Amino acid sequence: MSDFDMFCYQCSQTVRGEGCTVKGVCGKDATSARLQDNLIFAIKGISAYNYHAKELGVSDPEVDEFLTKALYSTLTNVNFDIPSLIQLGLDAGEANFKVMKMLKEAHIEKYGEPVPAVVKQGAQEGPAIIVTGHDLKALEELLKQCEGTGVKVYTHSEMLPAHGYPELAKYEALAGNIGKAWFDQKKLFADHKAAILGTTNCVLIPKDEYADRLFTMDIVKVPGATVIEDYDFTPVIEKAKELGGLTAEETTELTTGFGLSTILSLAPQIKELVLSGKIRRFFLVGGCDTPNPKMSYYREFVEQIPEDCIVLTLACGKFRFNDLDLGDIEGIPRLIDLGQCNDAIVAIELAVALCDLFEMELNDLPLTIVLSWMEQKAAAILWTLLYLGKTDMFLGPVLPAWCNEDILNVLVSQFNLTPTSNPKDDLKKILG
Ligand code: FSO
Ligand code: SF4
Repeated sequence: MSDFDMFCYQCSQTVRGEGCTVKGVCGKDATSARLQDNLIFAIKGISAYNYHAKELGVSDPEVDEFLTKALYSTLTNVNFDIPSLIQLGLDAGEANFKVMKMLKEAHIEKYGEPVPAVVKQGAQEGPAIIVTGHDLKALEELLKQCEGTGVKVYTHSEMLPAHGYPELAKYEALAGNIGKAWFDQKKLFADHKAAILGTTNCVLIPKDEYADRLFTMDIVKVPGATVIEDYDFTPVIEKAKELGGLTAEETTELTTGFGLSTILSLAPQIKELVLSGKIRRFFLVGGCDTPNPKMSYYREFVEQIPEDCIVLTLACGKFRFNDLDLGDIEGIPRLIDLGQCNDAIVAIELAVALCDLFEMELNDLPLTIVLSWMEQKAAAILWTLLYLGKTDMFLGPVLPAWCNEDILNVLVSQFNLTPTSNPKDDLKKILG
């Protein structure tokens, strides 16, 4: 537990005019304060996905209504009821489910369903733009405008899965991927003389070395960077040309782009392999990465997963281990990259399909979810999984800070959520 149980300074009654840190002057206790904070965080995550869905022309009035209602519930003197605040968390999970589904459908409609793609990792010779973030529409518009310019476009972090979408991969300008999860960008961008486009959250305040070649999109604004309006990427392309270009470095390969259809086309084979004991278990290992040294858990965990298990992954947490060659089980790849964090919806749809395939309930499937969280999108995804009734998940290595003992007790008793310990012990717990 932290030094203070809660912090709220949203009304003028607050203690000494500074903040309520033990209990609210209004009577709000620490657990309801933390649940309200959690709700606000989940709303932020949902809003990011909702924003991108709206950019693609789709929206859901029920989601918009929920966002308003949930925010209202966090106002002063409205809701002091812990069970209802937990229920609102689960409702947020439902709203996020709807938004992720809507966004995925829009992505598929516009760019086709992803197919596995082998991506060159590392710089190639020539003028370059590095695109980071999650916004596929921004990438598409940029790729269109780069046609015929000789400028190469590289994905970074959560943009990697873009290579799997046929209607994005068709652009010659889409050259490869550079770097790993979002937090390597200060060094990576300083070291590569490319123009950089930050399309969503997870863009860092730039170092002076590259601030003048960093561009962002509408709501994304960081000191020193130029904001692109109306998808006109002319200044980014001009900057890339002016910089002269990257020097080729040794490239490796990464595989991404496993859409639901690709995996389901393997369903009969997967069923046979599971029934014959050749596939023992599926692990969904992913979420959002942070520079915290404890995050090395994820690489160690994947390295120690036995060879008769399949690893599904998504979000930027995959960069902890997606360079590993895990091979295959009779043609079924052992490492399957489902995409961005919002593609958690694909993992959910896949789990539902596996339930049908094996005529089992969700929690009886041989599937373990091990998730890391960094920011508010991950909070929304966690609540989506809880809303769907998924139990027995592992979460770590750092628990969400809004969890106090009361909340953790609920997560453990109702959902059997387990904080991660170390890979060896956790695998033993899971596999027996
Ligand atoms: Fe990661 Fe950032 Fe996408 Fe997050 S790049 S950290 S919570 O946005 O969701 O996977
Ligand atoms: Fe304190 Fe309650 Fe006001 Fe928050 S809403 S500042 S807890 S009195």
